[in-house]
Amino acid sequence: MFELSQEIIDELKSFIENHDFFFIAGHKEPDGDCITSCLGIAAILDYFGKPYQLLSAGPFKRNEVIRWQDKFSDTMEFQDESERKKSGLFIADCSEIVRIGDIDGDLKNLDTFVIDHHKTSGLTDGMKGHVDSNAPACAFLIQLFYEKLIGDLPAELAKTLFFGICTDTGFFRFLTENSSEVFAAVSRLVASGADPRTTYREINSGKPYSTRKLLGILLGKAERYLDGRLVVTWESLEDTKKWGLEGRDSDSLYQLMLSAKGVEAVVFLRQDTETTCTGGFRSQDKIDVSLVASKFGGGGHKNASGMSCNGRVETLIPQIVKEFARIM
Ligand SMILES: [Mn+2]
Repeated sequence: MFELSQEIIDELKSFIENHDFFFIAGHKEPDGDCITSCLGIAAILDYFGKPYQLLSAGPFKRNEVIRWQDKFSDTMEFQDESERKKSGLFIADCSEIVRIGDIDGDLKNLDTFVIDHHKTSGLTDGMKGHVDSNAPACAFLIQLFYEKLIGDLPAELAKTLFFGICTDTGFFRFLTENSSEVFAAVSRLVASGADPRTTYREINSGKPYSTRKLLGILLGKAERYLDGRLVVTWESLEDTKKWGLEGRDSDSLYQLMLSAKGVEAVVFLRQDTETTCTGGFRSQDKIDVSLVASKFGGGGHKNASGMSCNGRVETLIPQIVKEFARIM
């Protein structure tokens, strides 16, 4: 199912051979999968003895990626026109140039190779690459490329890509019954030196104490609607000032709420300024929260969406509940 064709392997190989220098970039607000995928491409280029620069618009907000921040820059190395012609751009975990974010320099019009797993309209503007929306992580695709192109992974790279696969799959929780190929690939990573226990600790520890206190406040404020199927909670400006300055652990909040009996969707609203709010929406299988998010100018995926809009939390909550009542 995920088997890479000889054609795409040859295409990647000639892309590497035909350029003297490479830029490697993922999406802005990078996560573990994005960063480790970029590092995986860097390892492939190391093998071929090709120089490169790792780019990221940042910010490195997520706890899980901070350790790698120093390897990335948001400013492209200067090149003149003739050098640019011989340079290639790798894009990982991202299919659109705009999602890369603000990089100081011109990424456009470079010969480009994309490796991604997001749902997309496909590769545009003559971009080369491989996009497989069934792949659970971009790092998984990078592993397959490395193995086909070069062979067994060295221990350090195995650990890195394992980390990426673990973050995007929620430590394998999001994988379904069709995942035997993924587990087979992960087994090879563990054989090469990846350590699940250490990786779990690296991903899930070191969160600021303030995020635990904020979580307590948000759990305390949660209210149930629509016969207990919808849970809404919110963060005020005062909450942010007191406990939210080092960020928040929204993932844990959603996970705790969605694991309660009868709860099918969760809304988390934050009063950003006196007049604006940000909202996050999560659901179990069948509720499509993107429908609600789009009513407030947002969007996203069926089970995970977000929005930013004008308004006060206390007036937005009844409006949001009303929209949920239409679809639940
Ligand atoms: Mn990803």
